[in-house]
Amino acid sequence: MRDCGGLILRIAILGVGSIGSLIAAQLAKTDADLLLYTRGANGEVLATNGLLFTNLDGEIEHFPADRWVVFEGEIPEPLFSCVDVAIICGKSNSTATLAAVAEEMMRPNAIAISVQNGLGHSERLVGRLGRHRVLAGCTTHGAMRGGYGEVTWTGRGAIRMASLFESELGPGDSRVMDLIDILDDAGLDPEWEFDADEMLWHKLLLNVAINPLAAICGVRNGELLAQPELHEQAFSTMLEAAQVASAEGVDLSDFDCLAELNRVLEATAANRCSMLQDVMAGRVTEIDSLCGEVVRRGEELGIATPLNQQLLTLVKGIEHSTKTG
Ligand code: KPL
Repeated sequence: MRDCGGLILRIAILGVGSIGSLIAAQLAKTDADLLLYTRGANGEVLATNGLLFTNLDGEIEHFPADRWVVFEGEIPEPLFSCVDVAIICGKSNSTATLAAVAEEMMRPNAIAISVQNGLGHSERLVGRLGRHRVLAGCTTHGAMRGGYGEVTWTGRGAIRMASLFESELGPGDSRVMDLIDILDDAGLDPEWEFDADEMLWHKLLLNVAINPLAAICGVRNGELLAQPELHEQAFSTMLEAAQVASAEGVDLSDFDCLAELNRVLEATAANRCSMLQDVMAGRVTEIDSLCGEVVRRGEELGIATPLNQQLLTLVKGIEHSTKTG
């Protein structure tokens, strides 16, 4: 690990669902100080029993509750302006709340990164925290929550990050280098990308292909590879969204949609994608910032997106029926 001048990084993980728990577990193996912002019963278990983590070899590791500080709701005063890095892992609909929490907790020169699914999160963070403090990010790691305080790492991916404004926060900045080093030390495979829009669209294309179909059909990711009809549908949805990306000026020439789709489906075959996990738990899904964004941007550009529209409608229908019983 890079020598941060003997200083120990203090990292807040805001939103501790499956990806937040995976990041917390792996960072718990480093010397970082950890703060976890999460709600309800999951938070209570993390604060009392700690976290049970099934690693990629299927071994169960236990991280005791004293490895971190867990909090929710209003930030207690001692935690004001105390963290070096805020990693935003919550669901799309929690970004505004988590940005406000990050603002209170971050030191003046701290940095924040969103690894959430969908488009628009980093811009929201910039609105609250300023251009000099925000990186764009995403992750292709697969993780699945069990009961409260339990998570399984189901597929190795990466944590990708990029500058939104290179002159303000570029790859050479020592804060960025510290973040990359600690994620590397944690075995989370950080990767620096040179174009934030490309990076976020690449991830979005995978998510619109995989998440709604797997959630509607109630299948693990691997089934979208095993069942040719589902695979074809996933790929067509991806290509439709890619047309919108290209019309927005995003260069997809280096992104082989089919190869990437197959690679992620293979790597996360055992995973229930995050949207399926949300549907099963009766939570609001991220469909609005995935297919919803494709449809909205397509409308603005005069591009028809019937596949994404249909998936949006169906997942909304499932959300509604879960709410109304
Ligand atoms: O991002 C994911 C998700 O579940 O949201 C993938 C990569 C599809 C893994 O399941």
